[in-house]
Amino acid sequence: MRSATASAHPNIALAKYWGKCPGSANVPAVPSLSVTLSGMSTTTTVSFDDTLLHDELVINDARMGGRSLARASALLDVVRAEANMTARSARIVSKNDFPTASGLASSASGFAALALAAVRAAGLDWSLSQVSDLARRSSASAARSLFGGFVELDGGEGGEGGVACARPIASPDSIDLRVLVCVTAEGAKSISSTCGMRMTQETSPYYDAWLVHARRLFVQIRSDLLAGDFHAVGEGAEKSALGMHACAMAAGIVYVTGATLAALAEVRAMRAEGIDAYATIDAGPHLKCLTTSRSMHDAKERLLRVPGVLRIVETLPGEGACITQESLGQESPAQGKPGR
Ligand code: 2P0
Repeated sequence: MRSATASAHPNIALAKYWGKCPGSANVPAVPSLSVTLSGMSTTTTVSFDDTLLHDELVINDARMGGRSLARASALLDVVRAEANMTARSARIVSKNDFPTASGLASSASGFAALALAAVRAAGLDWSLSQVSDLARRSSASAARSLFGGFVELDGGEGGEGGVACARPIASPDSIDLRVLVCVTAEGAKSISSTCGMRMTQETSPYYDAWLVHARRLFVQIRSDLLAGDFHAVGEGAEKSALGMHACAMAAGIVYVTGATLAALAEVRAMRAEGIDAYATIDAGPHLKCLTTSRSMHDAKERLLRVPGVLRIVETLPGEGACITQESLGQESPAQGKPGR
């Protein structure tokens, strides 16, 4: 038996992508820029085991089947083919220390940890960029969680894609940023990102405008980040989130709830009073407040009083994915092709 355990953090996009390039390669339609967050993590062990008849997936102690297992097996199939171990089934055991599939980016940390653990358990000597590309095929945002700090992910120009790379562009401490994750629900969200994006692309009257807007915001936020301007980054990030949600809402996709909007109003009220606070919202009901070390305490106190905010997870820019344990048995490492 060969096994490896990897840990990865979720990331939140400051410049969001929403929509995919045509084709099946899971390439985002626009570039995105994220921050990898410490304070929440997924830990995943992949064990290739000759005694198993098929792949097994356990997430937070629950045995998973259906689409979740199929997505994980599809990633393993790529690894098995590259490592010449097509006959081997694997057991995947994964734990999140935050709500799963609820818009807190569990698929980002989940597929990042799975890709890294699988590649290492198979004995493949891949770079993090190669692992990131592998993760991206399963869940585009996962490509960004392989790296720490601030990370960009390429998007296609709307043509047939096939390749999109994530790369780190600034270290975790390059700006004074704290992120308060305001949890407003513990359950899974009702519309997956994949499905929400597809419906938005197919039916939102604002989708073409979003593609133009998102690319411009990405360029602006990237340059503001590299200039170390927290307020400009916060303003751009809030615009990116609101633009994405406006576009999705016009297709009937509504992720926000009353609690999300109440928290957004509070963020804006705080800002008017001089507290460093901007909001971003992903494909779920939680609001993430972008703040600074100076304002974090005040912002947290205020947001905890908002009706519907159940709890707040304090996070800050963190490190990328890493291997925490491995056991490669007695075999010599598999000789995979040297990546793509
Ligand atoms: C992002 N989101 O840039 C955007 C903004 C959520 C809102 O990427 O279909 O995990 O599994 O590849 O990339 C979440 O969706 O979706 C996401 P799939 P993904 O972070």
